Amino acid sequence: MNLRYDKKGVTIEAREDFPTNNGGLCAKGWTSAELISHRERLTAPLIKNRDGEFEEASWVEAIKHIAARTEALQNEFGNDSISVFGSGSLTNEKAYLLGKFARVALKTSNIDYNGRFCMSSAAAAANRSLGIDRGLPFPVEDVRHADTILLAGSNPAETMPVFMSYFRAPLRPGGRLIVIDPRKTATAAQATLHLQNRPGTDLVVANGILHVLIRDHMIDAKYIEERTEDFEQVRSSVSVYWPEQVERITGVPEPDIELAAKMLGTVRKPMILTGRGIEQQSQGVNNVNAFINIALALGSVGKRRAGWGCITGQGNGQGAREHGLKTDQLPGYRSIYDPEARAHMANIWGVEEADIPKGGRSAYELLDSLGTADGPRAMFIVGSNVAVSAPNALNVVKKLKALDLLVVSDFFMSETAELADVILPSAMWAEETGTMTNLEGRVVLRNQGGDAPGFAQSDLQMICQMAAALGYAEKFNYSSAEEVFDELREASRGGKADYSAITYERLDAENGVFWPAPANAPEGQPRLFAIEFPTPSGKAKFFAARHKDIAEMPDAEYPLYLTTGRVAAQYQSGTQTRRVASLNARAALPLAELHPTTARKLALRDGELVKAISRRGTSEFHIKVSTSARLDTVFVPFHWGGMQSVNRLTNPALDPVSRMPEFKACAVRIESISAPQSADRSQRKNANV
Ligand SMILES: Nc1nc2c(c(=O)[nH]1)N[C@H]1C(S)=C(S)[C@@H](COP(=O)(O)OP(=O)(O)OC[C@H]3O[C@@H](n4cnc5c(=O)[nH]c(N)nc54)[C@H](O)[C@@H]3O)O[C@H]1N2
Ligand SMILES: Nc1nc2c(c(=O)[nH]1)N[C@H]1C(S)=C(S)[C@@H](COP(=O)(O)OP(=O)(O)OC[C@H]3O[C@@H](n4cnc5c(=O)[nH]c(N)nc54)[C@H](O)[C@@H]3O)O[C@H]1N2
Ligand SMILES: [Mo]
Repeated sequence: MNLRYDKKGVTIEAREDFPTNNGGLCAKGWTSAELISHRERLTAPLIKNRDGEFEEASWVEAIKHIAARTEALQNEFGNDSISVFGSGSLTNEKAYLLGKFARVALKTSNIDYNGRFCMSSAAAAANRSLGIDRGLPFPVEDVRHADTILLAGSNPAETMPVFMSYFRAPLRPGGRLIVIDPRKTATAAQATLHLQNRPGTDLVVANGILHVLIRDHMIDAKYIEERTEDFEQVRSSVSVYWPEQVERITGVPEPDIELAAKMLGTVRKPMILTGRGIEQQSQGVNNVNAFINIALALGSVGKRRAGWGCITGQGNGQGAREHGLKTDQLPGYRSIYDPEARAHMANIWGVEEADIPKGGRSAYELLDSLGTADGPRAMFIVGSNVAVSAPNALNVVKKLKALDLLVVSDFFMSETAELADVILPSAMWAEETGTMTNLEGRVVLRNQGGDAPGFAQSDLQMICQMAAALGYAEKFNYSSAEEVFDELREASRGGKADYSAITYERLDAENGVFWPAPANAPEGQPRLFAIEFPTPSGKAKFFAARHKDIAEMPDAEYPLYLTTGRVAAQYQSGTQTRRVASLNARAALPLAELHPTTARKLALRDGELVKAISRRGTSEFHIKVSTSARLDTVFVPFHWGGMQSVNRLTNPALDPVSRMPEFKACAVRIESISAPQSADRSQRKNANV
């Protein structure tokens, strides 16, 4: 898109020649320009005084204040006492520089980011099975040509409406769209087949489908033999997932499992796409691997217009997870434990290899440790509103309050910024230059359109000023985002996510460039895996896993499943979209979706205000009675704070591999606010609805 600045403000103009979206944007995109000139933009640094009130300060004062407190804490408690929390909203340049700031200027191992809450399960599954983590290993355009698409745990009709237009092919005669979702979402409503499973049973659905594919000889034996490893373990582990058994555990009718297998197994170009629904679970990595197993067994991975992909979340969800915001990662998608990678980065950064910290805590574990005996005493948050978006949010808020120093960079006053000791006002996307890597692995350049209001400035400048105040001016000396990018290119050279042949000049001229783009193959790779997989053996690996219940199953006291997610008109923790009138008009409050039968049993009416209670907290929502819900499941979107925050309820049980929290399933009960006792009793009686 292009931006036009005039007296009336900023207007967005679509660029129909851009290949990924052909000029299409969702409602949030079209209205995003309103936020640039919004009167609530933060325009000066704010320091909290003794009375708990924010007072405006100059950048020099704010940075001096932060540096003095940081150094005092480092001296008393060591380098790991300072922590950093980054974001998939940040450009590649900012993500890279924030990672460098943590490792070089703060020398802390305690850095992680909100991508841990987003795509970490898909990333881990792809890495261990396919040897690389690029959300879609093919261009979006391929989706248009697939014969059957299986969408597991994703609702693009609300979360990526532009992407929806790529599903036209499966919706035409002969094409098929299968959706696995406990809710009959706007996406499921358009599907050829909707598998409305019990939350947390996706691995069973996947293993059931693979069971039928193997039983009916619909797999590609030659491909399995030539291009994969460990199929035998999977064959034996899925043998017990016969369709009747799958129906019993998941609630998906046996014939539908058979039908799904047939729709995938009898076409030339089957495609499987996964989203947060199956990934944000304590078995999220195994879930994703179970779906990759199907794609491999079908011989589809690496074939044109087929295969497996994960649908990216945040604007730069892909790029930000490649260049060092993850605690165990160095730029270029390298491991922080790999001696060669450490030596490479020590050379680029001009530091001793031994001085680069090792990995620290994952996002939730980091937040949970703040202010505790061996946890950090200070945190820098750049681009995340964890008070609303982290699981078990009441605990997270308590831990943030226990810090000696909380610094938050944002362009609006978020629920997290309110808890800060110092708030730093950031430029918005239109006010700074930088690159993002989109869902198909295409690196794109966004040029600055206008200037930030007041004293707001880019996080790049903020990071450099902070580093300088801590004594690292010469290592954080850049005159432009492009200079940071050029260092990132060198840092990524030879890594999995190799950007070394990508330049700003090319990005401008070529509509972006797909990574990997190493020096010996500078054109970039739109499609991966055509010949081999970037694993040690060159083959893809099957991963066998058995079903495990979610960490907290409903019981007599908390009889309903709670699942969470998004609505079309709000974005993430809502800091931005709750400030846009036209979006608020569409979704002003979180509505708890409940099936009519369940609502009747609990004596609840449509629109009624209720309390939702889990083992971790209580929130208040209005009921939306809807036949799209399962009888045993309530769905609440997570875009609001305070009593309307569903993350007061969610369970921080973590996946053992990805450390992803179980946002998508925990146990709750619902009480009418007017008559809590009676609702409670009737619900217990109906524990098995
Ligand atoms: N409007 C809007 N669009 C967005 C965002 C936003 O906040 N608002 N955020 C962006 C980001 S960061 C992300 S990560 C993406 C997320 O995009 P999606 O993955 O599409 O979003 P969610 O709504 O979190 O979850 C998808 C679906 O998972 C289902 N689900 C819940 N539990 C289960 C389960 O146990 N199994 C299965 N199979 N499905 C389950 C939910 O009912 C939901 O419909 O959206 C991006 N786009
Ligand atoms: N219950 C439940 N919780 C969830 C999820 C779920 O499905 N269910 N999904 C999870 C997922 S997938 C995600 S991605 C997270 C997202 O949740 P968050 O990490 O909280 O993401 P945002 O709400 O986008 O918060 C970004 C904040 O940073 C600011 N910001 C944006 N860009 C920049 C920038 O460039 N610089 C600075 N300084 N600030 C910036 C915004 O104004 C906003 O206040 O939520 C997770 N939480
Ligand atoms: Mo996300």
